[in-house]
Parts: sequence; structure tokens; C-alpha cells
Amino acid sequence: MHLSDHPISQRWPAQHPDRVQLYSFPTPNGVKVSIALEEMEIPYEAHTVKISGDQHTEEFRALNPNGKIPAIIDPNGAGGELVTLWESGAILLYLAEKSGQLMPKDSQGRASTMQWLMFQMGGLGPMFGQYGYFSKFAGKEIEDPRPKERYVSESKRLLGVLEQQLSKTAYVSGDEYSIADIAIFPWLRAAKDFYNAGDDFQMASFTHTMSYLETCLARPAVVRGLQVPPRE
Ligand SMILES: N[C@@H](CCC(=O)N[C@@H](CS)C(=O)NCC(=O)O)C(=O)O
Repeated sequence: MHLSDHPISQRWPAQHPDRVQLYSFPTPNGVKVSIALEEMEIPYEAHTVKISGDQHTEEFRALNPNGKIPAIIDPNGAGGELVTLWESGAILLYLAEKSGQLMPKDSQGRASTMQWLMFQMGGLGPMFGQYGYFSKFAGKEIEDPRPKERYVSESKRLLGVLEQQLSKTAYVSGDEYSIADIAIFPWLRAAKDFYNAGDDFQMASFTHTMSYLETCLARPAVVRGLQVPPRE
């Protein structure tokens, strides 16, 4: 299939159809992909998918039936094939493989990177996200304190696991910055600055984790990637 034949192109037409097409919004899951693309210097075109409703449109669901950002189309997959992909962890792995970057070459480093990527996808992201629902969004009206307490305690436990690792290594899978870091630190930033979870999670007590967050946020590619796509 050609990019222009994909239903997504009817609502979000490409100006640069030769580039990787990113359909996203600057949330913690969305910026993982724009940061990775910036770090890897892969040419791309970003389209804003507003998560106040765009994610449920027929055109977007033709690309991601799960109705969530981010999603990509690579018009230049292996063998020149068009590749469509959603789920931020899968996209990070795909881009690392495509570029040969941000994934350690040795067996242990590669395994650790996937381990910490899964830790984020199956643990840190869902727990922080549910905390956000029960503390900032509709769930905060729920009187029963147990859901929020549960997500606070799980989030703190996961931060403790991360802290233990970061007391030993500069980045989660060792001395090398990798796609696992790109999955994790946007969620630390969101917990601190968007959900204002500093007190609930006692974030300041996780000193290695907080200084790691600042190190990651200072990277020029991260500064750029955090602004993509623009909120309009
Ligand atoms: N596991 C998915 C989660 C994606 C996700 O939850 N995206 C959120 C924004 S961070 C979204 O699209 N929310 C809109 C909605 O749920 O309707 C991934 O990592 O890509």
C-alpha cells in the first residue's frame, strides 16, 4: 500500500511522504517517539492527533484500532515496504532496529534494555497513569480512597526499584542511554510536573532518580522532542 492510499492520509495528509509519519500528541507516551526520532536523527513529519476525540475517528482507528496515540507509518520499511505500527514500546524497538541506535549491541545490554522497557510499559506507565486518573481527572470525585492509595503505593514501590538501579548505573540498563530511558523519564516528568505527585510519591526522596530525570531532560534532542507535535 502507498501512504496516500491509507485512510489516515485523508484526515492527516503528508507534506513529506518520504519521511516517517508520526501521529501523536505531546503526552508521556507520545513524546517517547518524537524524542527517539530526534535522538536518532530520522527524518519525520509529525501530525497532531488531539486526544480530546481525534483518536476515535475512523481515519485514526484505521491505523490504530486501539484508539490511542502514538502511532507511526514508515514509508521506507525493510525492503521498501510501508510499515504501520502502534504501541510506544513496539515503536521504540522498531526505530532502534531501523537506526541501529539507542540499543546496546552486547547481549546483556540488549536484554536489560528490553527488560526496563517492559518494566515501563507494564508497570510504571499504567500505575502512574491510573494514579493520574484518581488524583487529577474524573476519578478524583470517587470517595473510596482505596483505588488512589493502591496506585500511590505501587508507584512508590516501582520508584524504589528504579532508584535502586540508578544508584548503581547512570542509565537504566547501564552506562549507555537507550530507548528504555526514553520510555521511562517522560513518565517521571509527568508524575512530577503534570500530576503533581511529588508529595504523594515522596519523589524528592528518590535522589538518584530525580537527578537522572534532570540529566535526561537536558539533552538537546529531548528538549526538541518534548515539543512535538505542537499542541496547536
Ligand atoms: N500502551 C500504549 C498507551 C497509549 C496511551 O495510553 N496513550 C494515551 C496518551 S498518553 C491516549 O491516547 N489517550 C487517549 C485515550 O485513551 O482515549 C502505548 O504505550 O502506546
